[in-house]
Amino acid sequence: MGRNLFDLTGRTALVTGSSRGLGLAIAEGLAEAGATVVINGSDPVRLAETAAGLRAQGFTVHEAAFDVTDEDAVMAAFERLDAAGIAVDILFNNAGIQLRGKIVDQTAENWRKVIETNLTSAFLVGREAAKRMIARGRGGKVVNTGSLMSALGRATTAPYTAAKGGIKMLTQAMTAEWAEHNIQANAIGPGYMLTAMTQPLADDPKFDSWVKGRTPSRRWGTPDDLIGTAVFLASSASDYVNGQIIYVDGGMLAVI
Ligand code: GCO
Repeated sequence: MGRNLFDLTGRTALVTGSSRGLGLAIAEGLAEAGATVVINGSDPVRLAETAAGLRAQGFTVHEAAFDVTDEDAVMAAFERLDAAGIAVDILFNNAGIQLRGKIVDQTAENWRKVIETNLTSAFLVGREAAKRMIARGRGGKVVNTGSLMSALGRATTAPYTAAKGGIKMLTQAMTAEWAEHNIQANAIGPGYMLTAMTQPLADDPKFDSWVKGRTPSRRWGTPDDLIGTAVFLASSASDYVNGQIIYVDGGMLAVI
């Protein structure tokens, strides 16, 4: 039988921020491709409910409830995974929040919360995962969730835009140091996807109409639209792809 470059059987994937939304869709897609998934969120109750739903589909799931912005919590979580014999081969740094508001009205607290959740977490979790991947000598995959805002700015999204721009460049910095260890670091840039984060935008008829007009596909994306790209970047099919951001945006960034 021919090779299946997209088969993730025997690999373990940690997806941060995966109790719902894009992260859950990614975790489900990786599990469908054969991976054991470690799901993460800050709320252990919600995480357990999500895990039960995935297990009901026959997937192998571990729960790792920890705050991705807290260095001690991240390090303790990886020590727990080590103790349980769970080796993370694939890391999706997906955790993210959005706090909209004009720069002149933004608080320093909101700025820090967004930067820490959307960008610093990728450094903290990526560092712990890569230490172990390098030590094991089996290579690995790191995929960071970027955004249209890794390339363009939109009024009222400055902290998010700064963080997602940082994600693009952190991905390239990871490549500079980790590619020689056969760790491929890349990013996915979702367009306007219908999730809890964007629902308030979709509920605004003017914004909804703008997204559909500005997007060549003439529709909002869905979390499931990310799965193919996620499996590609998690699999052997992307072993020579490094430092790239793949926009899954219905063509929005390709046109004016
Ligand atoms: C916004 C949205 C966007 C989307 C997405 C686009 O306020 O414009 O929150 O930032 O969430 O990131 O890629």
